[in-house]
Amino acid sequence: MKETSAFITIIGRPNVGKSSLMNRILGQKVAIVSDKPQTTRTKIMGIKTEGENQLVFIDTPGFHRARNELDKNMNKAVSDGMSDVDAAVLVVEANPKFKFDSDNLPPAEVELINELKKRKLKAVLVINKIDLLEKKDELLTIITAYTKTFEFETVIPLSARTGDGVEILLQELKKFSKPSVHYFPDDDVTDQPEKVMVAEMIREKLLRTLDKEVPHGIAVDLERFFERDTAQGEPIVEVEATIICERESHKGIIIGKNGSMLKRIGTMARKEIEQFFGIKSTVKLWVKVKEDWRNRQGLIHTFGLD
Ligand SMILES: Nc1nc2c(ncn2[C@@H]2O[C@H](COP(=O)(O)OP(=O)(O)OP(=O)(O)O)[C@@H](O)[C@H]2O)c(=O)[nH]1
Ligand SMILES: [Mg+2]
Repeated sequence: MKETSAFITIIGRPNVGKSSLMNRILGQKVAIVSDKPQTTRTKIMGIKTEGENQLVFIDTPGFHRARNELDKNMNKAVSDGMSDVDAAVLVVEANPKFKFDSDNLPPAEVELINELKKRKLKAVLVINKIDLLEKKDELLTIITAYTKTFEFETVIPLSARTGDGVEILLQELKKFSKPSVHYFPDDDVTDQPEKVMVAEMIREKLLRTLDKEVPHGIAVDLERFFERDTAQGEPIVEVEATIICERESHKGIIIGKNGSMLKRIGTMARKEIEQFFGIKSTVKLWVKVKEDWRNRQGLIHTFGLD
């Protein structure tokens, strides 16, 4: 048998479950997930190799109206993610609170659909979070609203949370494969360096713990990340990171009373890092204010977000 592969981009509004879906497909956590919109900030590759077939997924930031330079970079990552791929997966959510109507789809989705048309890109519509639907006949309304606006190759209702329907999606996506060498080693699951994954694990804990506008203005700058042996000869991974925020008041919130919040975040991050590397870890965190960093390309670049 000959090797086959396909590049598939995952696009959609913020918070619809794109990263959850990619993680579920890969069977492991590669992209961080939170209930806050704009969790993903850059393109993240996820690689799934099964026998002769390799699917390369590109998880993208949620497409949204840009309010600052970082947002513009994030939206650019979405359009970059739509270049040179074999197909797109447009993820939407079966939110029971929405009234689905083809004349009234969220503007970001309309824009993405227009982009698919412009690029003549084949696309699959994924209706995620079907576990939230009480009446399954609501699905029909949702499907009609979207299929009126674009000729999707297929429509797959699924739940990234429960895994329901994900295998059906995978079988559909394999159909986009063409004879080609594998672009990545067969046992790779992502293109992200470990250092980036560790910084992202810390950011995820911040997103999950903090509220309101604080999490959006955060970046994590990993300053030290190395493995060493303790005096007892045990391997340990040491992590030191600076949490960047936009205001003095945010800094206070992140640190918390007597440092309690920072401690909690550090502990949560340490547990995940230990699980990921399978060895003990220490995590030291500092907090620094960089006013308006999301409008400063130099800083955006420093934090690896361009
Ligand atoms: N009920 C339910 N919740 C889900 C499902 N999939 C994802 N979620 C939740 O939806 C929220 C957003 O998930 P993400 O995977 O971070 O969404 P995203 O589209 O990658 O978001 P951005 O990176 O911000 O664009 C999280 O709280 C997930 O746990 C699902 O199938 N069912
Ligand atoms: Mg995401």
